[in-house]
Amino acid sequence: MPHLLDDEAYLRFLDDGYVVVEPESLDDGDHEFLWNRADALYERTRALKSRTAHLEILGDNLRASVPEIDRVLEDPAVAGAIESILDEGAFLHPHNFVHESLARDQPFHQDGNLPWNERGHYRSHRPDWLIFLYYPQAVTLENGPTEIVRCSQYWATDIERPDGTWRPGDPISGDSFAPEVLGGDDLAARDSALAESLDGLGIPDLERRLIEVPAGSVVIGNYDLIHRGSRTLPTSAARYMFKFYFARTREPTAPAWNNLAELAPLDAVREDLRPIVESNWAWSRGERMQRPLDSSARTAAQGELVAGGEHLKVASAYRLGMDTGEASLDALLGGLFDEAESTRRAAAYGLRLRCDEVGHALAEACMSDRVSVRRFAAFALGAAWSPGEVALLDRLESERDDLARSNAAYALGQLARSPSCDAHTILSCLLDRLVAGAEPDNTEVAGLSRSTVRQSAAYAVLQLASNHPLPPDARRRVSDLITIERDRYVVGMLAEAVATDSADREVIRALAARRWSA
Ligand SMILES: O=C(O)CCC(=O)C(=O)O
Repeated sequence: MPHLLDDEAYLRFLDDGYVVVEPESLDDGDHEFLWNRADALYERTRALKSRTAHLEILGDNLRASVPEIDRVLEDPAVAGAIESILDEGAFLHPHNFVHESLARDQPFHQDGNLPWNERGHYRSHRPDWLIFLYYPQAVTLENGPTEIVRCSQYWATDIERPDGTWRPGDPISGDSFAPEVLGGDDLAARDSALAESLDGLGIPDLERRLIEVPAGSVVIGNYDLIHRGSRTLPTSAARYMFKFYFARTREPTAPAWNNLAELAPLDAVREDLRPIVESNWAWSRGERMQRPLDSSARTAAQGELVAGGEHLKVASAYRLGMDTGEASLDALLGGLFDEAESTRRAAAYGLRLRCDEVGHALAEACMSDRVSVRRFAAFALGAAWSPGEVALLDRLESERDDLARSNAAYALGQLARSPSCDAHTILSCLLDRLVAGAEPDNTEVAGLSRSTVRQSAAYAVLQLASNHPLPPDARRRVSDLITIERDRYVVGMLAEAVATDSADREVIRALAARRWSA
């Protein structure tokens, strides 16, 4: 039986952005065994001098090369925390990696929302995704703890380039940071470069936490938490960390954690995170939060949406999104067309809270001649109760920009969680994007040729199949696609999509453990 989080722990997840869980069913010997397995993978990588170890030895094959890792993933305390955050039926993404801490410092970053720091959609804010970090040894200040920026999961940096393309990864210092600094002998220079990079966010009172934990601990974090690997001291033994990703497949209709409080207890939450935490708490209970604003609060929120820093823009977008009047909607829609990417981005989050009321306007925005507006409008239409189906289907077929098309595919997946969507039409359009040649590969980051749009389409198929029965001909179509698809992540998500009953899921589990030879 999974052991669910209580209100206090769930609030910590929504506010701090992470919880630490101690597995109950493994002992020190098990964790030592897993440390040795991680060590052996690094030994093998060094012996082979492999240039593709990240794709074969250290990444993506962990459940095959270290099948015992499943005991951590399935531990009652660990599985209970995951279920509390993502509900039943959460999906283990096929990408994974075992990290070794290094003598150099890693810069602060948010993990790209597709493997190897690629981008398929805007960050969710809702508990839709989590990162799972398992440390088989104790982590101390000596052996390179992961450093986390508490509460940072709802903020982002701009990604658009002047030529209309976008930055795939999310280093916190943008494209401009000199990475040599973080490997140099001058530790003080490293520390000030790191501090400066965070100062560049312009967000006050950021709290940095070096995560020191006992052997065997698991950090379950919001996917979008800003973090980094900190340096290990020369005298220290290797510190390993197994990283996995999980995703939600169902829209919440009731709390999945051990919930007693109707409203989120906000007293200890940062002022600028309160609207977001409050809204997410209600969403996780299957409810929608409304908080009507008086006119002076509305005016203040309208001003901050446009002129505030990132933290203020996001907070005001949520305040306007939870308000009930037309004026707030107008402000958010205006924000979607603003010159500043950060305002367009924040406005999209506010609009997602009320996209049933602005479906028409968002559908029109999906046709804007400004590509950035189209990207954010498509993203904003992705909510289970959104009327955006037709506009998104059109974008999926006709949109030229890969990021807008990928956002449309992702949003269709979110919308396909709804029992009332036209599942048949959505599925058929998604599968059309997955046939050979429809979506050519558009990235080779990390030496793996793949398409960000196909990955978003496969995610959407999985969301749909988790909420609607797939008719036999659709199952056959998905299975046929699995046999021709070259992208391991697309294959993984499609295989999960056709695995509809517990017997199928056992087959998937067996295949994951045999991936080397399967
Ligand atoms: O090794 C660590 O502590 C963090 C590494 C990490 O999160 C990353 O590379 O994204």
